[in-house]
Amino acid sequence: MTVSTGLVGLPNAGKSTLFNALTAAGAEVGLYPFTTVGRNVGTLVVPDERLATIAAITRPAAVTPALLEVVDIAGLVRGAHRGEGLGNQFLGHIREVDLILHVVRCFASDRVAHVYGSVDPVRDAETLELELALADLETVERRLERARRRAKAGGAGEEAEVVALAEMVRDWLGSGRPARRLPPEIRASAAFGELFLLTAKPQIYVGNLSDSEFQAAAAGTGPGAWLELKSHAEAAGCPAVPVSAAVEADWVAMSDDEKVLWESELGAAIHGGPALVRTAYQHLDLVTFYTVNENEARARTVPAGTTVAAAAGKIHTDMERGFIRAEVIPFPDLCRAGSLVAARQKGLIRTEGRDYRVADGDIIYVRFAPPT
Ligand SMILES: Nc1nc2c(ncn2[C@@H]2O[C@H](COP(=O)(O)OP(=O)(O)OP(=O)(O)O)[C@@H](O)[C@H]2O)c(=O)[nH]1
Ligand SMILES: [Mg+2]
Repeated sequence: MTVSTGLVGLPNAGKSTLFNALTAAGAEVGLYPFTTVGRNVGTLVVPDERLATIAAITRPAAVTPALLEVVDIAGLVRGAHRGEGLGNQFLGHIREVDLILHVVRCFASDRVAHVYGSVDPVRDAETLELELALADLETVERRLERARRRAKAGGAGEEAEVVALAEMVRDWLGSGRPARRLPPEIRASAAFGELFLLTAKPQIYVGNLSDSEFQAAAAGTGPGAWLELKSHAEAAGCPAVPVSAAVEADWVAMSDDEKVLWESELGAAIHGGPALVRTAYQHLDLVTFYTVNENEARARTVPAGTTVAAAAGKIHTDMERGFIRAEVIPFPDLCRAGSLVAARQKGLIRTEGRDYRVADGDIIYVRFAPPT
């Protein structure tokens, strides 16, 4: 399963700089707003220390990490929902992602223009949120009109329900609240899902800070602009993660020796990328499990609560259909045993049936009968 995340924000927030650092995809970065006109799609290798340890223990021929898709979307400005700036075609790009990474500029720079003339993260965040909410309102109004027309034409029952739901959602959005804060029973309904609302998507705020400000933010001591963004995020019920796109870019350009030197100088908070990925996994309630054989050790991502049979089905449909049992060992147990053979001898490998729910860090071997 590949999860898709979208970098969304005002022009010159640093989206493409961050995208390049996270994915090494080489998108164009510019001093002026609207450098990105379409979108850039890349993949990020999910940092995973457990996978490295598993590979060291089991020595497979290849090691395959989990991947996260990252989409770098053109900057939005006031009026985007009406087609201002680069227009609302880009709203469509946001619609396709599983998670919005809302990049907000916190860094000051005389060199880099700001579309509204000054650095003000909360104003910028609210500007973008308003555009997404207005785009959603239009979507809901259109759906409402269609439902009413159909109801009049005799479609009765079902359409009346859609009308009631759409009116409720319209009033909710109209009062300035994003759709993601609607009660869970509304968000779970099929009619709501079919609206594909932008403000219903999970969101993480990504504050883009200068190098020194990032260090302060990671230590929890400031700067003011970041702390304001953080409170804004808290009030919105979304996590906020500090990064410095410039530092991320430096980090990927470094040799391994330079990285080691940096790590010894700066300690844990060297750069924000790994924490951003961790937060994305937590916020989307994803777990990572591992499959290991002599050819490959591989990290795989599934939503928390996925059964082992369904997880096996994502590896290969035959594995779900012909599922017999799964052999499972949690990561810490493998580390303690030192090898799979020792783990088996010590009875640390459990046998689980198809309804077992995969836990984060499980190493799983699926026994299945290929269909004849
Ligand atoms: N000082 C500093 N400059 C940055 C940082 N991040 C990005 N920039 C600069 O800001 C400018 C805009 O960065 P981009 O990454 O192109 O911004 P964007 O959000 O993709 O902009 P659009 O594509 O126009 O929407 C570039 O000149 C970057 O070098 C940062 O953390 N610190
Ligand atoms: Mg860009």
